Amino acid sequence: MKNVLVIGSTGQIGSELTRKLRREISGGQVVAGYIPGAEPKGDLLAGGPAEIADVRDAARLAAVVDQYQIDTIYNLAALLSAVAEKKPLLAWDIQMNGLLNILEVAREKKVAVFTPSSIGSFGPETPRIDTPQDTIQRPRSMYGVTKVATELLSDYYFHKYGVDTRSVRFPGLISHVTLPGGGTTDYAVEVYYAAVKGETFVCPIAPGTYMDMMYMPDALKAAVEIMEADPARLIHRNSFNIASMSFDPEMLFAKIRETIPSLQVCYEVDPVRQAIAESWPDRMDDSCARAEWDWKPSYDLDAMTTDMIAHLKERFGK
Ligand code: AKB
Repeated sequence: MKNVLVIGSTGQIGSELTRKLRREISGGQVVAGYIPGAEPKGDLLAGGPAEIADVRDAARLAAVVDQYQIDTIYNLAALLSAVAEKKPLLAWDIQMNGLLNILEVAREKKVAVFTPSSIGSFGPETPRIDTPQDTIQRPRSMYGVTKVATELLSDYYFHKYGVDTRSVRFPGLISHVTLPGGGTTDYAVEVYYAAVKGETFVCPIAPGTYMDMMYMPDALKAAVEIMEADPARLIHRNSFNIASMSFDPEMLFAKIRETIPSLQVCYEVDPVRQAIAESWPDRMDDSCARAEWDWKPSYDLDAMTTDMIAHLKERFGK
């Protein structure tokens, strides 16, 4: 990786991935791609080039790739699961037509592409415990449908045209930097903010609902390491299970209360998010990622909670 375009650079993953790549890549450029209305600001704007890069505008993508001699695209443009249920056609347009534009540009210009998949690519018939790498994927949400199709289309471009596509299935991602928007796992981020601010947290997910989760530094590490992995070792490409922790709301709240005993919680279960959550794995088996590119997470629930609370206390002066 030398010259990288991050599409969706101001989103939950993109805002941190762009900064990390700029710190770590020397002798190249990391372009912060954005859509009007979601412009980079502050150090994200000052730290390197920024260009409009709407996945639905293929000509514009090709021009940015040419201008900066891009060799790798991180395609992070997506509507998350709950919002995609409200806007399924828009989700399809961004996730599928957008991906096709990127893959076509990548084919013509020999660019590697990372497009994340998700625990959302699984469905109610998938084994929930130790979900295998290769298993049943029949999701019932539009988000899930686009994620399975993303995996298939990315593999298609690799096998048919040799485009270097690689990907991981992200669990719910937890970070203190940029809030997610419209996901099923967002509760696991929002409760930390409520705890530190001393607000009552209204939980949209029912107790006993387990999902895979991951702290953002591990997710970013995975996104970089998979693109740098030795291709000769990769049996899989799109997309690898990666895992680090699994919990239900009660387990998370108990862990936060070890540091902030005053955390107040009530439940108002959102039927859309709850139905999606119940169709996702409790815990994925990530042994293929460990075997094929040495994936190993650094954070468990304990370490993540300590770090999240410390950062948020500093941010909010608590
Ligand atoms: C969501 O909840 O939609 C995302 C995901 C797990 O892909 N965070």
